[in-house]
This record gives sequence, C-alpha cells and structure tokens, in this order.
Amino acid sequence: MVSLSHLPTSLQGRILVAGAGVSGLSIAKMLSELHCDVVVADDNETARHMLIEVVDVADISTAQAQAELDSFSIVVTSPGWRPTSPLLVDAHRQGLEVIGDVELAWRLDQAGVFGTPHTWLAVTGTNGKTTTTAMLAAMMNEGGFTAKAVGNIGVPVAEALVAKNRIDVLVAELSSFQLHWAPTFTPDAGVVLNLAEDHIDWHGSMREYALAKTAVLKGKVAIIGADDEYLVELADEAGLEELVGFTTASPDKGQLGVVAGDLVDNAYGDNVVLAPADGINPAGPAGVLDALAAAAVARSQGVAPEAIARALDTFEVAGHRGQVVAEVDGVKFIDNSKATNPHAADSALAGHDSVIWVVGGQLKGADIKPLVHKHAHRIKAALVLGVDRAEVVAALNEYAPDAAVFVTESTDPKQAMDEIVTEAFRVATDGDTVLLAPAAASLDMFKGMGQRGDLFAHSIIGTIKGQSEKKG
Ligand code: UMA
Repeated sequence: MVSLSHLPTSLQGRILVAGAGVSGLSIAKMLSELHCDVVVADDNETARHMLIEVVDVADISTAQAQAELDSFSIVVTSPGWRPTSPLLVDAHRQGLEVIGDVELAWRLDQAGVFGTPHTWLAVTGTNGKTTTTAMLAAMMNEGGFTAKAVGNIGVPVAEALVAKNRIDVLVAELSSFQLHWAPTFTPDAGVVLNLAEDHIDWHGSMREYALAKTAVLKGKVAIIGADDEYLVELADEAGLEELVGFTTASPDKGQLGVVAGDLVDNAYGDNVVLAPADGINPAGPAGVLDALAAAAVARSQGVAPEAIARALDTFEVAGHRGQVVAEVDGVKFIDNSKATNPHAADSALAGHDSVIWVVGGQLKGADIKPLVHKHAHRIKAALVLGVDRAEVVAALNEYAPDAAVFVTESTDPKQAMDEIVTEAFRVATDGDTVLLAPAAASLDMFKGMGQRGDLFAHSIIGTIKGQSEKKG
C-alpha cells in the first residue's frame, strides 16, 4: 500500500530516469504507481520501446534528455551508467541531483511511502555476494521473517517495495555501482565480504571502488571479512567502531569463525555453535566464508542457531559458480563463469592440480599477471578468448611459459566457445580439470556470464553426446 502524502518534494517535479534496462523499468513502474511525472532516457531506442510497452511513461533519447535537462527536478540513474556519462556530467554541472535506484527506493521507504519502513540488510564485496545474499535470505526466512533477496542479484529493490504481498526484510546484494549512486543509503546491517581489484575502469581507482563498497558499513551493524587485510585496513582508517568480523580461523570475541569443524558465533553469543562447516554448498573455504558472513548478519537480527543450521542444510548454490558440468575419462569440466575478475578466478583455480584454464574477456582495468604468476604451476594449458586476449596471452607467456596456449579469434559467442571446448577435449587427460574461470567480464561477447557458462556447458554436453554416438 503506497502513501502519496509522504512523497519527497524533489519527486514532485519532472523526473528523468536514465536507462531502460532492468532497474530503469522497475523505477519507472514504481514512480508511475506514485503518479510521478516520469521520462525515461536510453541510448538504445529498442530498449526504450520495450519499456514503454510495459509502463505508461514518456521516453526520449539520451541526447534529447541532455538538451532538456533544465526541465527536470532530479535524475534517477541505472547503476551501470558511468559517472563520466555526458548526460550525468551535465546534470551535475546544472546542479541537478543524480541518484541511483537504491538511493531512491531507500529514501521513499524511509519517508514511509510504503508503510512502516523495511529492514535493509546490505551485502557487498568483490566476490561471493550472490551466494551470501541468497544464504542470508534463506536464514532470515527460516528465522521467521518475510525476507527477499534483491538488488544486483536480479530483482530490483523497487520491484520488491511495490510487491503485492509485503516483504519486511530486503536482503540486498549491492554492486559498487549501486553504492556509488547511493550517497545517504544506510542499511540496518551491512557486510563487506572482501575487496579485490574490479571495475577499476568504472570507478577510476581501486580506492574509489573500495570506498563505494565500505559505505554499507555506515549503519548500526557493520560486518567485515576479518581475513582480508586491505578491508581491515580501510575499516581501521575509517575509525569504524563495534565492527563484527568473520574468519575461517577460531573466532576472537566479536567474531564468527570455525572451531573443530563447526561455524561458531563469538559476537552475538559466547562461542555458540551454529552449524557444521562440512557439507556447506558451495564446498570449500569460499562457501564457508559466505556462510559465516550471512550467519553474522542473521545473528545481528536475532535469528536462532537452529534456523541458520536449517537454512544452510538445504541451501543450493546458484548457477555458474563452480558446478561440475561433466566428468569424462577422469577429466572434470567446471563452470565458474561467475569468476569475472582475477580475485574470483584465484579461488576457482586453487585446489586443482592440473588445469586447462578457459580465460579471458573484459579485464576492466584489472591486472591479470599476479594471478597467472601465482597459479603458473597448475596451468597445463590456457584456452583464451575475448577482447583482452592479447593482454592475457602476454601474461601467460611471461609467467606461465610452460603452459600450452590456444587463442580463439572468434567473436561469435557460440563459435568461440565451441572452438575452446574442442581444444579442451584435445589436450585434457586423466586427472585434469577443464575450468571456465575467465577472470574477466563477459559482455564483450556474451549477453552475460550466464550465457557464457551455458554455452560452455552445452558445447561440452554436445561433444560428449557426439562421442558416445560415434562409439555406439
Ligand atoms: N545505457 C545507456 N547509456 C549508458 C549506459 C547504459 O543508455 O551510458 C542503457 C542501456 O542501453 C540499457 C540500460 O541503460 O538499456 C542498462 O542499464 P544498466 O547497465 O544499469 O543495467 P540494468 O539492466 O538496469 O541492470 C542493473 C545491473 N546492471 C549493472 O549494474 C551493469 C544488474 O546487475 C542488476 O541485476 C539490475 O540492475 C537490478 O538491480 C548485473 C551486473 O552485471 C547482473 N552487475 C555487475 C556485476 O555483477 O559485476 C555490477
């Protein structure tokens, strides 16, 4: 139930929504439900037309919006828009406020537009956000709350706020982009999982990227990955007090950690056993850290240990985050397409002795050399694709000279993946792992990391079928 009398004055004029993608659509819908005067701008005419088919608002090109900026009272941007976009730069120059979808939703919620303000639990970090967010939503629901995973995970926050059946707790996976555009957003609890180089080209520097992320620590409950030195350093520098940490080691007071194979809470209880670490999905240290982070936030909201254990017991990891796609003649094929930066690829590579590594795409300004250097001993072969392939090959030649290198020049997603998979089958032998962990974003060639993983899996399954038909 929305209450129009609470609408902030900045939203009573003409509102420009920048972007007609997933978040643009949700903002336009929410604002039009609030009877606001909304205009949507997008470079892409087809995107605009698809949006106005679903929601009754006006649309204009980005250039036209730029020319008409003085007719707007505020700009609400989609997260992917860079701060350097000419439209947004001009808006700032003209003194117009530019905010993102999360900031808008948060302000409206705080103003009571959707009834009693919701509880906001924010999850961010370079890697593990989606898994942690999904785990936390499961724990909150098991704990008796009505919670939903929203944000970068794919369900825009605005959509959740106007949902017919009220959701009380928004468990928001927030990207650095969304946080950049959310200057006053203050969640009830915020967790930063880890920090490593990513999206440097968008933010301009590692520091700016990191500061966008640590903004979720402004609220009453602030939680960080205590094993991440850079993150701990930044939190110290910011003078954050009463920080709760999580670690794979035995927890100090004020931390959650692991003792004798169990997740243990020494922050919201006195070494309270929560759940066994063994059997957590996804398996391995990254999964345990995600579970600890989610448990820390859940405990801060009063969720009982038994509810956390139940949620973890039935939790299944989402797609493209390390599933075994196939196992043939002692060769494992693993899809970790979600490894869109070197930090994520680092965890994916660890633990395999002999890897046929599918790597490359958009490096987004990150340096891949340290990753290649660290894992050179396990890289039997590297199958390289994507726009930054020359940089990847140069790093391999310098730091992993013993690895066989295959490069596809194809920019057609299916053809490129088929070539890669054919080569993988040619070089892999018993005991090898063919690992899609590209350390790079997918958008140069694919619709997203999901499509990249799906094409990898389809090509493998297709090859196996073809081989068995030949044999049969
Ligand atoms: N556009 C322009 N001009 C520009 C930039 C974009 O016109 O200069 C238009 C595009 O033509 C397109 C629209 O803006 O129509 C896209 O806006 P967007 O890039 O912000 O994407 P959305 O579709 O709104 O989706 C966003 C998130 N995308 C990004 O942050 C890039 C989605 O995260 C998120 O699920 C969704 O909002 C709901 O909150 C995706 C993502 O890739 C999964 N996130 C990055 C990541 O995980 O690494 C941060």
